[in-house]
Amino acid sequence: MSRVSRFGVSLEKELLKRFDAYIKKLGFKNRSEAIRNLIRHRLVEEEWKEEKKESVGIVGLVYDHHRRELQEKLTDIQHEHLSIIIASMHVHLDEHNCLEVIVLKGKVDLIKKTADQLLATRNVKYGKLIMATTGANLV
Ligand code: NI
Repeated sequence: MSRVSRFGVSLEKELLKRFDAYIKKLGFKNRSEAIRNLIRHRLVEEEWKEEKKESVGIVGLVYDHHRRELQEKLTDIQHEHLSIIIASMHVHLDEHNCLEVIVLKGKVDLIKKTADQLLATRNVKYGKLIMATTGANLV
């Protein structure tokens, strides 16, 4: 038996027109693929509302490594949260700027707390948490 179910969707013509333009712009092959993608995105957003749910976050930070004690502070925070930091990558962007990408896996509340600490570190020029997923609950 097929794992795929089909269902009909009624949409206002104008909304469908806009949806088709959106999926064309993003390069989806068809509406089904685009709808699957939207549903998965929404489900991942829901996962992040549950503090004790296991998830994956990706933190990106851009900073000037000449700023006193900044790099040490960021490293300290990562050592404090060893149990959830599963990988990190450091890229030297130019003679001043560095990009650090940190992958966190664990309970949502812990990921958020650690990410907040990293993002709020003084003199970080740019920081962002991508709320990803372990993928375990998605098809
Ligand atoms: Ni660097």
